[in-house]
Amino acid sequence: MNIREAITDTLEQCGIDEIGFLDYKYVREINTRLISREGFTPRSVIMFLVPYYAGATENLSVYAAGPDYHTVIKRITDRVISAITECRPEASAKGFGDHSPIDERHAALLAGLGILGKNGLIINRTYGSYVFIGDIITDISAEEMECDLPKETELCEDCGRCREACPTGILRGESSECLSAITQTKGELSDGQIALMKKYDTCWGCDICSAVCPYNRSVRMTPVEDFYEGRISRLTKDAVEAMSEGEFSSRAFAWRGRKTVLRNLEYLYGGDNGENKT
Ligand code: B12
Ligand code: SF4
Ligand code: SF4
Repeated sequence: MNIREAITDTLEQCGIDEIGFLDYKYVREINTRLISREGFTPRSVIMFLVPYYAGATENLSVYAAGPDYHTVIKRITDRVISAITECRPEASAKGFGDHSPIDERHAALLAGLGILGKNGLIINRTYGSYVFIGDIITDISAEEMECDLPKETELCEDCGRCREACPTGILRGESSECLSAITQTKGELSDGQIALMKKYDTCWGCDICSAVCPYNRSVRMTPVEDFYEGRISRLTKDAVEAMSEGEFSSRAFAWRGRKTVLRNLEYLYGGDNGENKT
């Protein structure tokens, strides 16, 4: 069976319809160790977008309101790797999403899955920038995979809205800090960092440069069913403390640990549980 068709069919069964096939020689490696430990020579990479549910949230980023996207991407890549192994038992393949050996935005651009926004995000014509990027690296040759030639990078219309709205000024070159990164930083935060989190009422992530982007108006809702389940629009200290280990580890912020999320909630609301803040 044609391997490219088998992979495309499997991804489509998972609700994924933005897919590209690249010769590995074109990607930019950012963490070589992650691929060298797999013990095979990477020759091709399947790039795909995983649109997420972008409904409104209160004090956490929309991408983190649903189930952990790392788990969703793993479920998808596991299915695709099974399909690859069925067609090519001798092939090796490894799936990634976020914690990847490659610069995923760069590879998604080369695969033609979107345009590059001035906010640094990949913007897809159908789903906007509310997409995660997943990748499966294989040792199947680019010829056998029928890889596409890398696409020219297209840039957004540069309306300037994200630059204007960015709370830290990183998009205006006035700061080196992103609010999303501040919420993930371990240890004690500075008064300035805490003030920003309070002003924008966020205990995890930042959606401001996505929310103001005109390409994110009237985007298609995600076809990936997992993202409609178990959504949380507001985090409180009580709710986070009450989560079982299993519940906590099924969240996008779990990798950073409960302590950091609780610290952020303490910074935001002090002794108050934060239930009544709007
Ligand atoms: C570290 C990291 C962060 C850091 C730093 C982000 C940053 N701006 O680099 C922090 C914690 C701040 C962060 C925040 C967010 N992140 Co993040 N992050 C990553 C991670 C793990 C690595 C990024 C990295 O270091 N790349 C390598 C460096 C060297 O690349 P770079 O030069 O910065 O990247 C640029 C080049 O590739 C350039 N480029 C490529 N080709 C070309 C061609 C031309 C002509 C030009 C001009 C540029 C260009 O475009 C990129 C963007 O500027 C990636 C996953 C991955 N493995 O790629 C996710 C990733 C980028 N993050 C993602 C997301 C969703 C977010 C948030 C929206 C989450 C949130 N709501 O809080 C924010 C958005 C912040 C923002 N505006 O960028 C998604 C982006 C999906 C998308 N649609 O683009 C990724 C791809 C994860 C995933 N698998 O889905 N993130
Ligand atoms: S808000 Fe405007 S400048 Fe920023 S990414 Fe969107 S289109 Fe580009
Ligand atoms: S995520 Fe927030 S702080 Fe980071 S670049 Fe976008 S608007 Fe600025």
